[in-house]
Amino acid sequence: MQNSRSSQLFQKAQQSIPGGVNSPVRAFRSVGSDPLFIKKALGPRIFDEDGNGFIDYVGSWGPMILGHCHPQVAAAVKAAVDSGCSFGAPTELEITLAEMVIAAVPSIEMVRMVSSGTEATMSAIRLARGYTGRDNIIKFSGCYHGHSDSLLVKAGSGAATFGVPDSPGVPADFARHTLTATYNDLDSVRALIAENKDTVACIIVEPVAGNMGTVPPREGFLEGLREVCTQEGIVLIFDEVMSGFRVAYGGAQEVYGVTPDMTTLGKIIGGGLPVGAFGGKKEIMSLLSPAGGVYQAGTLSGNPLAMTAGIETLKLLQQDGFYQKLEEKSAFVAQGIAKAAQDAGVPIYSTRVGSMFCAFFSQNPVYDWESAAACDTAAFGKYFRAMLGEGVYLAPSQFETAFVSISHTEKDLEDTIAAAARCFKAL
Ligand code: KE4
Repeated sequence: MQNSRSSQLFQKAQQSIPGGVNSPVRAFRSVGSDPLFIKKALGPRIFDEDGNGFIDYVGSWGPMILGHCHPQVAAAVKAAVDSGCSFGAPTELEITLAEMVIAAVPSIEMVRMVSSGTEATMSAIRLARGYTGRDNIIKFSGCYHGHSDSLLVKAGSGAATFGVPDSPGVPADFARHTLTATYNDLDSVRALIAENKDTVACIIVEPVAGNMGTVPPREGFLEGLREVCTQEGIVLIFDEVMSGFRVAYGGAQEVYGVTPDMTTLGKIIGGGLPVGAFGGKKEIMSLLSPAGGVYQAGTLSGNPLAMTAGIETLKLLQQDGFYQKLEEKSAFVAQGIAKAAQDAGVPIYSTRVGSMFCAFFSQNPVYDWESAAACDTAAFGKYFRAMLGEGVYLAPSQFETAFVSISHTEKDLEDTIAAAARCFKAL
């Protein structure tokens, strides 16, 4: 696509924006192609600057569970603009969304709105440190919780994709307070706690890991984290920025029946506009400024347009049978792709939780960062480019998750499977 408008724009963008993008994973660096510049999107499709349409499984990295430009969400946001874009003052909209989140996620008794998942996790960790008076945190290799300094240690997503899981610019003094365990390995957690007795403020975990590809929790893993956190007085934080309202209306904690002390949210609760949130037990949340001393703030926190998009989105997610329909669509396409790989003799390890799914280019099971990192990323790159050529837009990295929206039709899913069959055969 050398002389495509996307390529021309990418050349131009690199003059004024580092790497030509405002978020690294968008650069397609790991899949050996220039990124598409998107002009518009509707339902399950995105359209690039050259007018090419693609069946979209990125969905803005998770928010677009309804599909793009849902008429009810779009109309509400357009109307909200006429009342003003931002006041820097409290609005009833913030109460409405807060109450919807609290009603959806029983472990959340109070919630604070912010403008990104990074802000949500960064703030939740500060609150856990303030609540416990402890400095250390435990995260898991390959999990990604946004780009705050404490969390860019053995991080997933773009950090893993570009081989900088420990980013330059994070002082060793910060990083040493971040202890890293192995996902799905409770012994690695217990060992870290034993070596750092009474110094661990929180464990932050993606209850369904979505940033090393999609890696479900093994039987007993989340329950084991809950038990050890209760025993040790450690705050258990479920980072549900991706899985919240995605794998169930109540998130992964509803699916697996494990109750964290705090939850972080984002993506879907903004309906495509910038929203993050963190919430949990009243006794913890009440330490947050101005109720308590742990400071956290944001000019655009609770922005009325973003609240409006989130409220309308959650209303639509409450429709009868929404998640059942999404489950059927997701199972159909993920199983279809897995069968296509098998028929073509291409070794794929397929994973799926609800409408989050992934095809690992691996002969072996993937259950943590080490096994994910062993995947054939070159083969994934070839598959990605071939699927793009077939009009299917996957996440441009082996270490990401594909998302199905309710707007994907049966024909979209059948066409996706047929495209995958052709691509696997050509690998
Ligand atoms: P944001 O700051 O990007 O809104 O959220 C950070 C974050 C926190 N927690 C989890 C579980 C996440 O998945 C994310 C962000 N996800 C990536 C996609 N893997 C965002 C895409 C990007 O970085 O451009």
